Amino acid sequence: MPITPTSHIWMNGEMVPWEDATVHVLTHTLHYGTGVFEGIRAYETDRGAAIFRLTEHIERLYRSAKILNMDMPYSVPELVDACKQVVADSGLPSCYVRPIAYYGYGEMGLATADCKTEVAIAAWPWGAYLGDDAVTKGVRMKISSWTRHDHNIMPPASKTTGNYANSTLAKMEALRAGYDEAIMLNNAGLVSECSGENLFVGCGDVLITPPTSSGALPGITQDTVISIAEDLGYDIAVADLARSDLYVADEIFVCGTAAEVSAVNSVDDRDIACPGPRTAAIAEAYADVVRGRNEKYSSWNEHAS
Ligand code: PPE
Repeated sequence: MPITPTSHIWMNGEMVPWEDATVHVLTHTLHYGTGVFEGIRAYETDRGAAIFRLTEHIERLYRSAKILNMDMPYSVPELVDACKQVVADSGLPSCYVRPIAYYGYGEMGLATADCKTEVAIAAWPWGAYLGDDAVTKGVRMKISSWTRHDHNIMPPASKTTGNYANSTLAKMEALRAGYDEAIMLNNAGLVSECSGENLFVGCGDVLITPPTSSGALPGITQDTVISIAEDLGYDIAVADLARSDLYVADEIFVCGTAAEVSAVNSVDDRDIACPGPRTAAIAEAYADVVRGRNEKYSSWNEHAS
């Protein structure tokens, strides 16, 4: 998806003009995938732009860095403030926010002990990640031939830049085969997540989502959906799913910051009822929560100014 530039990018404590926010070709992370990043959305609310669960996203960035043994040169409140500054500076009522921590120019080789961590934060407008019809018409899913990272290969709980080569393989395979998105199984053959979203299966009054131990990212949208779904009276099970559970599900949806709540209309060409009633109710409730229209969750709307 093309990027529409905004005016500045926060780089190591400075607001740098968009076109000057560049790195050297010998940047360590460019060679070895040794960065960690976040994807966050700011939404238009009655009180101006609010960044959804910003502090929790930045806290996850720190957990991702800890898994990589990466020292962070700023505190959580400093990066929270920096994200707010970037969103306010963009002048956009709603946007996508991308903080990234990476090893810059100066060291080469796999040992990172002497590498300095650099941090950048950009914001730009980003539309519907899985297409404008994702909520109503749903997306066509394919089980990937690519396996999700194993915990002892690339820890999937860390949003490490290098992990996303695995997601890109799966996504491109699905797109080239005429599908919209890939579902990834783990080494045990159980459902993990999608190339860029977590997954929920609706079965009777129960909604089932695979646990972090399946190789799924601990999703902030997944956590939001669990709270909303409980409010709507659904039972939640965080549990393993087999591939065949997907084929016979009453309904399926995927969720993530970028994808929000998107319905699934088929898996490997087996039709799934779409949009199912649970998906429609949860997507509507999610749209309200992120836009500050649900008092119960107003602390999740972190205002940019
Ligand atoms: N799993 C993966 C692999 C993943 O990348 C995401 C976010 C999620 C689950 C959902 O996590 P959360 O956003 O906390 O609910 N994927 C990001 C898009 C990746 C991309 O750059 O493309 C996102 O949604 O921002």
